[in-house]
Amino acid sequence: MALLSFERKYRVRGGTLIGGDLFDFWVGPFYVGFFGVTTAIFASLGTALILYSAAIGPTWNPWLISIAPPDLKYGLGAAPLREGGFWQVITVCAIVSFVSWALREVEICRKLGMGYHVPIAFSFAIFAYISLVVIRPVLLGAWHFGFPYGIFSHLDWVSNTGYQYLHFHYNPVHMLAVSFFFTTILALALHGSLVLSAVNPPKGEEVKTPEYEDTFFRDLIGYSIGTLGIHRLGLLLALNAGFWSAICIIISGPLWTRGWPEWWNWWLNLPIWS
Ligand code: 07D
Ligand code: 07D
Ligand code: U10
Repeated sequence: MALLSFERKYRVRGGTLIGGDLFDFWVGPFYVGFFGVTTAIFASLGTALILYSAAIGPTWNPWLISIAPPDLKYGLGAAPLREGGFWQVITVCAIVSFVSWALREVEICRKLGMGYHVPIAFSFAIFAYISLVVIRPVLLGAWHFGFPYGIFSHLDWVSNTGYQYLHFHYNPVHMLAVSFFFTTILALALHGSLVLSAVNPPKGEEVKTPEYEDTFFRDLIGYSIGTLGIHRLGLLLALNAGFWSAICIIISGPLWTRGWPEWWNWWLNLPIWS
């Protein structure tokens, strides 16, 4: 079925979580829904506040614009707008629009009768963001510990926070997250190249069936995970990358305050050495 006639068939009412039929329509290619409206409102408001903060700030250089979280003295309270309050309101707008975006994905899945895999996956990214700007700051007792909203300034934050623990690479959960990121990339490269090698042959040659793909890896490493299995694995790897990233930063401070290299002293202190 061509995409245009498919769209006519599935663009029917129903499946919404909130709002009934009220927002159950499309604008051009975009499904709107209740959560499309909340996304549009909060994303616009957040962007407008970023622009306003930039306007009262010292620079329009896009790399240098930065909206900082409040000073330590404001703890977990509300700060005046120009002293971190904007960062707080922008953070609320960001969280509401990310969560709305995920719920809009849920409504689209329901309309199409599909699984909720995409919104579940996106929720791991949202969790990573919330771990940086809500969970860790709350555990440390001040909004100050969130990262600033700016292109270079957020890199400075990552570097400074890393060196605060002497050598962030020694954080064992950071190791786990990094390894999952690397493995995700390996898996995607293997999958993309394998599929193209089978289904996109030069002109005049036949498209190969999945048996060829299975056989390639059986010949190479003795085992094929299969055409459905590789997608399960890809999702599992990617979600673990995001999940352990969130954990690695949540434990830095709330659970471990010294340099991460020191954490490895448990190894030297094992009774087997004495
Ligand atoms: C390709 C999908 C498209 C998305 C894009 C990002 C904005 C920001 C806003 C000026 C893969 C759109 C960008 C809306 C403009 C203002 C106020 C996704 C794709 C193209 N980072 N980070 C980038 C964000 C954090 C880190 C680039 C966001 C943490 C490092 C872009 C968040 C830490 C490096 C960006 C976030 C961290 C980057 C490219 C939120 C740990 C780089 C992103 C909301 C996770 C790289 C100059 C990309 C770079 C980079 C956006 C959080 C570390 C500006 C929106 C605090 C080390 N980050 N980041 O391709 O070139 O993502 O930086 O959490 O080296 Mg970052
Ligand atoms: C948070 C993004 C969420 C995004 C959302 C959507 C929009 C809309 C609109 C495009 C999590 C936003 C959407 C805005 C855009 C349109 C239209 C993703 C998020 C919800 N590190 N490190 C990580 C590596 C070092 C340090 C994670 C590698 C140094 C700190 C990952 C190296 C020191 C933190 C990682 C390395 C250090 C991290 C990041 C190598 C610095 C974190 C990925 C090779 C001196 C952060 C939760 C991530 C973290 C983090 C990788 C080096 C410090 C595992 C490969 C040694 C302080 N590092 N790192 O989390 O865990 O994505 O964040 O050297 O806070 Mg690290
Ligand atoms: C995959 C796959 C597969 C495919 C695929 C894909 C994964 C099986 C079948 C998909 C992959 C690709 C296409 C590859 C490329 C993708 C990436 C590299 C990922 C990164 C993507 C991007 C960088 C693109 C990002 C683009 C975005 C997010 C679109 C931007 C959209 C908008 C700005 C509109 C958003 C829509 C909303 C909010 C809802 C509807 C709203 C509107 C239409 C706006 C109008 C609003 C209203 C009518 C509501 C009222 C609003 C009000 C009142 C607000 C007003 C408020 C004010 C303050 C003004 O596996 O193989 O192939 O293809």
